[in-house]
Amino acid sequence: MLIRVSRSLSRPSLCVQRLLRCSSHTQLSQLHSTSIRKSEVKIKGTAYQSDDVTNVTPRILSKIGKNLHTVKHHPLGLIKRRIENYFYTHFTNRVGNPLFAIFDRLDPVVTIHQNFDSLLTPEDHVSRSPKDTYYVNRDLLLRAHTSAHQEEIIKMGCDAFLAVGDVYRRDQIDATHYPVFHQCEIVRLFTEGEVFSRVKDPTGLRIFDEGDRRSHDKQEMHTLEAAKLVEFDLKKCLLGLTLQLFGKDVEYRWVDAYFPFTHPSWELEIFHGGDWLEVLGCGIMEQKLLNNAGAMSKIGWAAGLGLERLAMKLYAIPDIRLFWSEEEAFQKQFRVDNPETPITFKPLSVYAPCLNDISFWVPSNFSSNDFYDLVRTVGGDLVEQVDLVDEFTHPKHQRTSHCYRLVYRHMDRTLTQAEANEIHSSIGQKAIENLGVEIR
Ligand code: FA5
Ligand code: MG
Repeated sequence: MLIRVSRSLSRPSLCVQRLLRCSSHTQLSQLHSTSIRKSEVKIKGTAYQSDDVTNVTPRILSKIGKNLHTVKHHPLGLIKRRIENYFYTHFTNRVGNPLFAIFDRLDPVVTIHQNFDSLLTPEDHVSRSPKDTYYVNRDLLLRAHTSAHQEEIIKMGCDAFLAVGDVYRRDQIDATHYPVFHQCEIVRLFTEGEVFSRVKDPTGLRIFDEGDRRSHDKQEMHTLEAAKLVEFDLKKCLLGLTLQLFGKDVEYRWVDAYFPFTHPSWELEIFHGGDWLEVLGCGIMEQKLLNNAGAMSKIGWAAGLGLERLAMKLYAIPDIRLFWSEEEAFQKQFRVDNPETPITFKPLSVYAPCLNDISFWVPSNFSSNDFYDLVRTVGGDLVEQVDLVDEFTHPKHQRTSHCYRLVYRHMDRTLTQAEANEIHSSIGQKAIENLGVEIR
């Protein structure tokens, strides 16, 4: 299986360095030809005014409200219940009630403040670009991560919570990436007394230290001892969950990461299908975020888990598209009442793929994500993978050419080469019309 690092909300990849230089205003002004051009966008019965930034597609809109994470006998519903069970059984308050509150029906339509500003995302960060994010209009977007809800829930006075929901990203196409997936946010805040509650003599121990410097291990206003204890709690909790889900023999590793809203930050990877698969991002919450949310006396950690990634490993589901399958042969395999029941997915059968390449000259403002979105819009779930296999700039006329390899495969039957060719040529046609490319 080919697993690549997603563009993610974490570190900027090399290919996005160029984009980081664009101002967010320029990014927002870019028109997207795969978008809906009507004057309004309807989402779950509410009409939103569309504008020049709108780039949600009918295909994407059709996924909103499916709430696969709340479907009882769906693999995502089962994994969510397993995560909840872990938190219910391991974390209770003084009187034995669950410590973590659970939010799983939050609206995926969020403001720019929720998705980016509240999380201290820099104005020129690539994730704000309509190349990467689905905008309903200039003010509203489909959340790109469940972290979008951190501030509002902390403002409610919650110190420990899970927020589970569908998230939307314009991303690459392969077996582990899909433009709609599900995340579980986990947040835990501590008072000073709670951080040092296990220390024998906590006299003189503090969370905050004025006038210190930010280092690899901590933020400027935190003491090293507080940061280390919170890091310990975070890793213990998330590793405990991982071992509970996959058993104690699972191979895992912590990798240093970057997020605008946590420092220090890590990603947890597990070994899956012969390669390392990133399953979550996490870190100690930026104090500024907590201060803005009214929790200035507390320190906390946060994490975001990808439910599909966990479920793929847990149930041996080979392809992320299968989560959307309406086939009885798929659904019946997950019809168990106890979510702890071990299940190993039996592939419906593997039908032969069809491979087709397409090469074109790209216009100067071209983004591969525009092409990926167009491919999904035209080819739907028949497209298994798209790879940029060649890119070059002509030495004389300075035009850039991209060559993509598309893998077509039907999940339930053999796809004929003629059928694949037909989809492939519509993709080429639409790319000419909507993206201004010139086929070579
Ligand atoms: C985030 O989304 C951060 N909000 C996570 C976080 C939360 C960090 C709180 C710190 C504190 P990232 O973009 O890496 O980070 O995505 C988190 C997880 O979502 C990944 O580890 C992966 O499991 C999953 N994921 C990301 N992109 C996709 C995709 N296209 N398809 C399926 N799963 C994905
Ligand atoms: Mg990541």
